[in-house]
Amino acid sequence: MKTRSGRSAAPEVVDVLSAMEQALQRRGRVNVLVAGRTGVGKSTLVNAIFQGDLAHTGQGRPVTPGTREIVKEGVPVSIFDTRGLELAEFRSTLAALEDFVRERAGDRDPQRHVHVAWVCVAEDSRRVEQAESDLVRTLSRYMPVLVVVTKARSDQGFRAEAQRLAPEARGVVRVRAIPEEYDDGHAMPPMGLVPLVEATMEVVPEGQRNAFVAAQKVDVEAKRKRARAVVASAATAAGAIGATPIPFSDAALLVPVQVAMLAGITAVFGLPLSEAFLRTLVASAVTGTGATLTGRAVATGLLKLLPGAQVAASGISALTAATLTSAFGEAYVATLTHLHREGPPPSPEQVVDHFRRERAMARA
Ligand SMILES: Nc1nc2c(ncn2[C@@H]2O[C@H](COP(=O)(O)OP(=O)(O)OP(=O)(O)O)[C@@H](O)[C@H]2O)c(=O)[nH]1
Ligand SMILES: [Mg+2]
Repeated sequence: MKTRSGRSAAPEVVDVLSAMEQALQRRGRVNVLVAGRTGVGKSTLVNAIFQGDLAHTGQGRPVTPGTREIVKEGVPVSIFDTRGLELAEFRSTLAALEDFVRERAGDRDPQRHVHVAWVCVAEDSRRVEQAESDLVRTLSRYMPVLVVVTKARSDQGFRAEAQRLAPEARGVVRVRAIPEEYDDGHAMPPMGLVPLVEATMEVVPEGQRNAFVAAQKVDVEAKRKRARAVVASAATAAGAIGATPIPFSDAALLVPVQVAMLAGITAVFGLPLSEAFLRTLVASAVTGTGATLTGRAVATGLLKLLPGAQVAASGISALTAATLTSAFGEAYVATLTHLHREGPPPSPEQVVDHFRRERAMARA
């Protein structure tokens, strides 16, 4: 049925699957090159920063003689793990690597570019060799480069020295990826992981930032910040719908905005976004009783109980549509933030369960 303006009134269904696909597509992927001598701690660093135990997920696919690509289903990052810097063949390793990143940089699809490089140097080596300086200089022609000082114990001026010897680097970050144990038995906790995420977020292209926050697991605040931006733009879209003078179609138009918002927030947090999860999430938000929805789509009858839809039916203002959408989104962000701060990334079941209880309390 069409209204006078031609806008569709109350479509029967909301397509959860396409909301999810669009959220994943909008999030995209990020490509991170991690280079350094054997044993500096590249794999340990990758596992400390990213979800999914990435560096232990097999050998990866060789892309040049010194570099392999490591990926894992559901984690929107590709790691390019580069070794061979200490070998006699360093020049040819570097040349092959440069050919590879140059070719990627020239790709018309920005998702194929290598978006950032971490060149790792161990702090205890106390040296930045010519090879590493050359590597930083070469890579920085194609992407922002950060020098990562690994296995950090005590700086003693090495950080400044690294920046001096690799002036093209956009920054030098000291990290300790795993606890450092001393002979006398005391241990120093990991450090520098959140600063490395923050420094990386500053230098990667805007189009890759949501993928990067989603893939990493150490900086929950960064996830929360990006997710709140998703809420803000959904609220703006809802406000625009509320501002149009066709009260009856509002409900139908607000529901997809809110479903897209839930999908977008979930994607930015980096939770596995399956259609079943999203559908259960929407249903739990709606009913509070955990009704399961079947089929590819969600009936709007059920979705009438979404906050936006409730007011829409009673005549809605732009402000109300925006405010309610925003409150709903913020509640979901708060749930995810809380669960991520408590421990390892929560399962979809834990998320649905927690969100359902919170919503029930809010209604009571
Ligand atoms: N104490 C301490 N040890 C670390 C740290 N990071 C890595 N290591 C140790 O250093 C060793 C080498 O680490 P890897 O992560 O395998 O090094 P890699 O750079 O991936 O080495 P290749 O894969 O051979 O190129 C392992 O025994 C790690 O446990 C750290 O921050 N502190
Ligand atoms: Mg390794």
